[in-house]
Amino acid sequence: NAGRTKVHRHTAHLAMAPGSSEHLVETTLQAARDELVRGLGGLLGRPVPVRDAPGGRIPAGAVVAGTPASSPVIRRSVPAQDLAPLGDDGYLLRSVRGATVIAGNTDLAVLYGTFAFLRRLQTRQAITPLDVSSAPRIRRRYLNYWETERLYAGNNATGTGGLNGENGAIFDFTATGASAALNLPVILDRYLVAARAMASVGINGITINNVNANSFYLTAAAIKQEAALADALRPYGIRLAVSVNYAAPTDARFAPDTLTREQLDPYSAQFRDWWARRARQLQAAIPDFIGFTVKANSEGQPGPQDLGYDHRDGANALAAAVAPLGMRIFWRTFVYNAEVDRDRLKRPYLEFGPLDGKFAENVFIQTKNGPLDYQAREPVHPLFARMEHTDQAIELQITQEYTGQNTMLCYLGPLWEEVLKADTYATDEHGRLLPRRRVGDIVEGTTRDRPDSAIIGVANLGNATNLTGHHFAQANFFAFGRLAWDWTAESGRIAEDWVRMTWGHHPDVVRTIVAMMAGSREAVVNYQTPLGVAHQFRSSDHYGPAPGERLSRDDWSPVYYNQADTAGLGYDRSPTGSGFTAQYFPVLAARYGDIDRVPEELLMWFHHVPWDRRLRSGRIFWDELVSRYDLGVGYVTWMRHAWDSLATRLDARRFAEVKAKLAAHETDAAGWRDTCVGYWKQFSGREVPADGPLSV
Ligand code: GCW
Repeated sequence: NAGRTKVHRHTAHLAMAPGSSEHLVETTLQAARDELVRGLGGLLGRPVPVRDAPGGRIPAGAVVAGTPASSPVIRRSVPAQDLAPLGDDGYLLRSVRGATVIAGNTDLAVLYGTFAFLRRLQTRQAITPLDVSSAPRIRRRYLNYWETERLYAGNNATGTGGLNGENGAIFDFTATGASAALNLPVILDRYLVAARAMASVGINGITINNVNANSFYLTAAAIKQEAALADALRPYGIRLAVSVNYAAPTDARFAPDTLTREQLDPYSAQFRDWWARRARQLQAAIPDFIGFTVKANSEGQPGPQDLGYDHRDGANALAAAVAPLGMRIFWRTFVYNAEVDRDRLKRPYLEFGPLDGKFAENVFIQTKNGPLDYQAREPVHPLFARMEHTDQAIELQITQEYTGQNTMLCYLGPLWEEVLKADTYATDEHGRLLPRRRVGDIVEGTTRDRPDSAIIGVANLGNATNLTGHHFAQANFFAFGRLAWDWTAESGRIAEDWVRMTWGHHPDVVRTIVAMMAGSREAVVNYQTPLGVAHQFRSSDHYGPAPGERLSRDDWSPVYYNQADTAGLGYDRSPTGSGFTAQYFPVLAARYGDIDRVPEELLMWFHHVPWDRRLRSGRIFWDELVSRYDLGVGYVTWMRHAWDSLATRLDARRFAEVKAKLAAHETDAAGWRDTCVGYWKQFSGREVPADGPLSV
């Protein structure tokens, strides 16, 4: 795949920062070779000799990596029909006459195979005899990178207060200030560390800026910087995209090439030509540029509705402008215009549902896993099953905005596994259940035989030395990549791989840390928003609780979600309430709409639950609610002790860093419990059960 592996050097001053230890590679196969040299050398504890393009006999024990085109050994030893089903990205690892072969149809597949081989070694799985192959289920495995928002992994060391503010973004696009000498197009070591981390889990694209988009990223100056970054990431198979603001054509930075507000009409030639010009500039500098991510008519961002058009009109206009260049539009469905319906959860479907099948071929609509906003647990978004004639990208949040940020240990693998494996019970035109109808089936395109597919993670990489701030946040990055490659994988197995690769192999270490991770997300659910009570976060930072908060907008206010009163707690979305449940296919609509049948984890997403209602545990709702908060906090206490038990088995520095985080985590979890239970108590008029450890 020449387009992917060729290095385009359009940027004159592509250079490494002084004192760099990483080095730029020109090709994907060089990257693979470097990984083998570094990885094998590190794992075996001795340098490994390298031969490029070996002829003749391959020594026993050798590792040979390549494609049939790049390597005669591969051509001879791997039958073409074994490679054919692997597509562009799939790889094969096989023992051949005492050697190990890492093969794929493209150089990038070889790089993926290399990482997979090293992972096998590092997780102590057998490597002889070896015969495994793996191909990704989803074609586009992308990150969205909000460089100015919701990052919890570093600082802006330069203090220049530029575009990157104080968020510690990984790529530095700041154009001025004391650190200008270290800004792009200079390639910093950490960019390559990040590139390797991404490639190691199969990520093949990144939208580099916030969806609340700053049009700087479309200016000529930025495009130069982006081209340098693209050049550095390309050998790792990572392509670039940019988030854009629908009204960018009115931005004075493009003068004299600017439009008036009236000219933002999606059917006007001026509007489409303006975007075509930007896209051509980008493609001239970055030949494999992906396209644009768009947040329109959402949270104050401009969009086609400002001119009386709908999301299809807007998305298709941008799509038409970039289609001749082979680019894509990722149009987000995170909309909640209050005029559409009183219940925020109903709004995306009411706006997008009628547009199913009407989007251009090069449009993906991009939908968060749940109908609200990345909560620790949500029901799945009804749009997935309802937009079957549209390419749908699922958007998951890796960065832990609502799940503990950089303080709480929350392994998100189980959340994503739950979402991707969720059954939508979607039916065909005749009311028969579709055979492939899980969210993952829909995303990978098999439900309706759609060839293109995309999964997107809002990333958590920052300029912290460990890239993610909390050591355990790395596990979320890792798990996202692994599930993006194969959403049918088990999050527990992924956790074990990560623990072995990150913390060691002693059975106590593996068992203890995997167990901690396994229940950590459920603990967050329990002490933050148990039994389906949604969004109780304080508005300032989305970290701590504020169940009584009432904001300028209803649908930002915890009180709107909890609906607390003397009768009970929770938002009634049943057929006698807001009727949101009708957006699901019949099996789920009936299940969620019925307070007797709804899964208790989702109870208050769909019902206003009387305080004295009897739940499955036999306890009344109030008692059960309080016990869930306790359970959540108790889990964190248990994690703290479990971690302490590993003191002698882990390196002192990381042990201490995680220990300190767990102490803060426990305090903050107890804070959630005390604040929320204390607040609910005013409505329930009931006492906290005497047998609990609570002291509210
Ligand atoms: O969760 C919310 C976040 C915003 C974000 C928005 C979105 C980037 O609080 O920070 O905007 O979602 O996804 O558009």
